[in-house]
Amino acid sequence: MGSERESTDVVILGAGPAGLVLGNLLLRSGIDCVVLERAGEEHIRNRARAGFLAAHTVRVLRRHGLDEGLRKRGREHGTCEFRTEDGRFRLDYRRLGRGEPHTVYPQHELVADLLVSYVGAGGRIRFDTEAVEVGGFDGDRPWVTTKAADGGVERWRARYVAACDGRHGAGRRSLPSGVGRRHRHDHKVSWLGLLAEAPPSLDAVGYATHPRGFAGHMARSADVTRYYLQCTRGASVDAWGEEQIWDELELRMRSADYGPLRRGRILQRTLVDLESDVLDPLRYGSLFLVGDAAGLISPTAAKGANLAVLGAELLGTALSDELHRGDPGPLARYSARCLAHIWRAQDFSHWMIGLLHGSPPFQEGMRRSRMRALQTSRTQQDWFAEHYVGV
Ligand code: RFL
Repeated sequence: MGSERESTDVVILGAGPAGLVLGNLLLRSGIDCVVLERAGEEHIRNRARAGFLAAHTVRVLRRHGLDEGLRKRGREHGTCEFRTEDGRFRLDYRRLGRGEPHTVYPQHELVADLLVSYVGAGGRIRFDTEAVEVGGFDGDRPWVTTKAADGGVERWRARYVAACDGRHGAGRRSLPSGVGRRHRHDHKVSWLGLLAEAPPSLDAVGYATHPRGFAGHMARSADVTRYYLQCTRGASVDAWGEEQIWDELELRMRSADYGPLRRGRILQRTLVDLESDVLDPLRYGSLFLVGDAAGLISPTAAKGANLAVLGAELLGTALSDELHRGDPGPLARYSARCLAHIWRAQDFSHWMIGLLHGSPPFQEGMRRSRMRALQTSRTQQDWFAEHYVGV
């Protein structure tokens, strides 16, 4: 065993939205913590992923004074446009359901803001430090062993460990077999996720269904747009040239009828298999799982980063109740409360997958029926808006 680190109240694994929101909350309530992150600082500051923040996420960030960048550079967004074989229609979801908009703010900018705020408040973080194993969590002195980029091995001790290190992180990996249940579902759909150096082509989120597959359009900033193209499972990210990608996007988004897309360089390509994966419970003694480590959700309804922030606030508040007020109740309820939100988001995300993809023929019939109900029923539109923006 390598060198022994000083002990702290909470060791947080991972500096994504979950880990950094939690770190900020703990620091603000005077709880000692350290964040251990496998990647380097540059990497996490530039890792482009989500961009649509739910109204609840914005409220959490505001409540804890973590919304400065968001207030300055985030843009409210409240419209989506569906393009189908039957034409196109728009939903002004800001005026439906609970009347709430999304805020468009790239995840890596949020991560950069959270990092500045955490370090500025004296928070400790170690980059290039991979958690290898978590142990002792059935008692009250859990530990984490880490390996640094230079090969150095260390052991960190804490009262609690918060695994915010994603689906393949050390938190999940360290659970003994047979404890907890993993509920997995493969939606059998894959997307090629694209980040284009091009201004948005629509003033709405665009969802297009087409016999060749789904295509999606989501603004990220004035000159960067995310697109998705449904593709075959296992396809190579480099199978298509840039012109071919734009031609395919224009075909599926029916540009001949509704206008061309604003083209630009493709900055990033990612293959995304639409999968769901929920762990139950989310507490194992003094080890807690948060964000993607707790449950992976397909990006169809843009819920992942929002669930990460929600879980981090629930855990941060519960740890504060336990450590400052000696009230173990909220910590005991963390798993059940978090799972209720996760399952609701999974349900809506699953519904959206059915709305946007349709093969074999039975699914195609269901998809069309679902789309028509959304186009014509105000009740359905209110339900959609509430779940689309909510977590
Ligand atoms: P993260 O952001 O993955 O952060 C986990 C961190 O843990 C580190 N790590 C480790 N550190 C130490 N030791 C180890 N052993 C470690 N293993 C991993 C990693 O380097 C990383 O820094 O998880 P977190 O905080 O739970 O946040 C989850 C979100 O990042 C994720 O759910 C979203 O990005 C999902 N998502 C979207 N969510 C939305 O709410 N709205 C969207 O519009 C949206 N679009 C997307 C998305 C995810 C996408 N990908 C990744 C498939 C678009 C895409 C393309």
